[in-house]
Amino acid sequence: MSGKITDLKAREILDCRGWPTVQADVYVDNQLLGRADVPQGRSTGTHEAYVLTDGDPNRYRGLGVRKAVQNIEGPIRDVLVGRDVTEQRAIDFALIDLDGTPNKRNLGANAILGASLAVARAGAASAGVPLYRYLNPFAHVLPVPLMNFLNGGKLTANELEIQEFIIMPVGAENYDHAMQMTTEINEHLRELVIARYGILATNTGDEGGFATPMKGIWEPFEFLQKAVEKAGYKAGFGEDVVYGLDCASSHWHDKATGLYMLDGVSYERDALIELYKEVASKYPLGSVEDPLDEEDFDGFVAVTKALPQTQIVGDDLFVTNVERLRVGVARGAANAMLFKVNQIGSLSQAFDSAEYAYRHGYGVQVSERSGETEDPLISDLVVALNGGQIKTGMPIRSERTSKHNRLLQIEGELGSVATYAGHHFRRPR
Ligand code: 2PG
Ligand code: MG
Repeated sequence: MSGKITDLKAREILDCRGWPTVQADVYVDNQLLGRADVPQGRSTGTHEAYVLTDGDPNRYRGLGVRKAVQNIEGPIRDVLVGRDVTEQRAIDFALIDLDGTPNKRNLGANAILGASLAVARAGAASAGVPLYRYLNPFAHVLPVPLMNFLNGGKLTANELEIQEFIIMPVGAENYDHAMQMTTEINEHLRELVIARYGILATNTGDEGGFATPMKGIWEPFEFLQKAVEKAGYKAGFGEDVVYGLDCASSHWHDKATGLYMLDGVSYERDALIELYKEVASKYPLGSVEDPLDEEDFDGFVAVTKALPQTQIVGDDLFVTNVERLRVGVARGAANAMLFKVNQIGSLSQAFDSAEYAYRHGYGVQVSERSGETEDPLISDLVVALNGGQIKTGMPIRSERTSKHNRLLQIEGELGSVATYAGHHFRRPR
């Protein structure tokens, strides 16, 4: 066996919204060894890498990805055939050079990432080890899942501005137990939602949380708290669960006036920070993602100082881009980075951003996109990073359960060396 890449193939497949996305295959010594799907977002950050769509209104209303598929089977294939499949970094940077633009506009981040991820899978297969162990032989940390029980924002059709109301089972014994707690709490929440809003309110958003007619910020927390108590658990730092939010606030921030519109009230930035402080004084708030607009680095500095017990995560702020992270770290904006491989468009660059985050004391939270397939790749990535935290939706529907089920498998494979991040989710390493 030479370990050399002999072919790449790709195709258009569908994500969980029925939108076309890229699937890539890598052949080593004429055998199919690596296959990966590319996830995609809906509530995207302005500075994300470029997703190449066909723009042909006669197919999928312009959202087809045949051009990206052709780029994999054409120019990307030409560069990769003959290379050693384990040269992940050299391969990724060869593709970045081939593209030649800062945001991968020529070949498409979806084309480059598809190839990058499939190469990683093929490398692991050729080494005969699971992907998480191929990427890091010391991988052993199972993450705390950030479960978004109530969904709003761009990922539902309700009036809730805040995108995700989250429970983190930090007090679980292991990942398996974390899943059990999640489902128990969710069944109580379902009953509470039905009692107040009727059965239709248990329809779910893109990531599997209930898309209820709740409003604002307080009511969702009241429901979460009741569900936690009814399930027999306790919320609090050092207890069974803490709470989290993905505010995705760029999407309810008016760029022209600088105001945030939440439940019919407009907030200046400082007033919004006060509101978050009030929430944190009433509920154990473990993590808040994108509390302020994606361009407001100064605001992120202020909110990070204002909520000393809470992890502040930059998603649209950093877009897994080490250049933006550098700016944030220099100023003290946020203290954790959301890790989404398709925001930057190659595995090596995403790992570089995570490395930079760790080196500067920032946490790393691996995340799904709202548009996922059943490919569980991010579960291997979070374990490879010993990252300690993952956001990958409620355990319903296979594009979300595939990730949780993969983590359950990994926990079993690791056996006695598996460590659940638990209360140490911010600094598990
Ligand atoms: C987010 C994500 C995933 P999208 O904002 O964090 O939860 O949504 O993939 O649509 O950007
Ligand atoms: Mg987000």
